[in-house]
Amino acid sequence: MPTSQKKPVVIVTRKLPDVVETRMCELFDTRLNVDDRPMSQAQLVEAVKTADVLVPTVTDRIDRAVLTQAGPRLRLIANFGTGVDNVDLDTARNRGILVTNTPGVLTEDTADMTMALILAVPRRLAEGAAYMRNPATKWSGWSPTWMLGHRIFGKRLGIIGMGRIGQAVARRAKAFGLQIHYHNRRRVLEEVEEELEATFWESLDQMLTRVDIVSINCPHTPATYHLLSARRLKLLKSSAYVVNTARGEVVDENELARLLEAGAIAGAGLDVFEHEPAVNPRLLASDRVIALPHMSSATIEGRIDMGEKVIINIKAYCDGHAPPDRVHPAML
Ligand code: 8YV
Repeated sequence: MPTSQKKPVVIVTRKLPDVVETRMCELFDTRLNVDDRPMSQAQLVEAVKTADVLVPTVTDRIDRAVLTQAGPRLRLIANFGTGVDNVDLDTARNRGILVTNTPGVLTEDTADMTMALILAVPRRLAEGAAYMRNPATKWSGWSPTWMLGHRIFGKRLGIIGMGRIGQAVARRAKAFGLQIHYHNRRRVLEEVEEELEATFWESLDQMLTRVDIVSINCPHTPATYHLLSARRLKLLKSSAYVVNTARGEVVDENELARLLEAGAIAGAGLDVFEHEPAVNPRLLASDRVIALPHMSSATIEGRIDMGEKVIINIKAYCDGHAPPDRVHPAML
């Protein structure tokens, strides 16, 4: 790896796109992880002892135990990702370590995948595709009563978390003829509500009883942990679908699996899971579930944009400026 005495030591925990890594090596004394093997907690401790800047991802748990062992040089955690629930923000702040993230650049990609799941689950897209691929099943031709799903047009979508991604999902969903409902800590601007013809529900419970599809688009924070609790999941209509491209921890996954098995919820499109990379086998066993491996933001363009944001945050900080994407615990 290229090294220089004067440049800040930047430790990157996972393999990033080549173009991002190359630029980082030009600008900083960068330690890459070209093998892309996730670091153990002991390796993360080693990293925070030596780095000026750590660049972790969602797979790295930068918790209190790691941060309390950080060396005096560690001043910035430039997270490669928008969600920062992998970092203990309070401990970082108490130790004077700044945390930045990569907001905005993965909004459209994540909203695309959310919309894809909203379409795919009620229309049984994965089942149809798996049937055609399976050498054991020979398609005998069209039938009027086979592979019937449910219509998307005219249904009600309830979005939990109407930030950037929630609004981008709403725009797409409106174009598909869905009626937009949302629950958010704050009501969005009147212009936005008008554009989306969106109905605000202060009460999440009230919204859940009325919608046909729920899309989770809020961050995972202590306040949103199991926001879709066992009690709330039971409020959904038995014909309702749940789509989650945010964080698994927002949903009581066990109860979701139980309700799907019982036919008390019609289906789920899940890109994220409560205990990643472990996935509840009951969810994987269900025909009513489309499970994806946390890939909503997985476009090469998105990853390069995320890398550029990380670089700008590090460079700004090292040049003595406030990094543009600082995360304050109060923002969440
Ligand atoms: C990223 C994500 O791929 O940015 C986020 O919050 O959930 C993902 O889409 C991941 O976090 C990278 O660290």
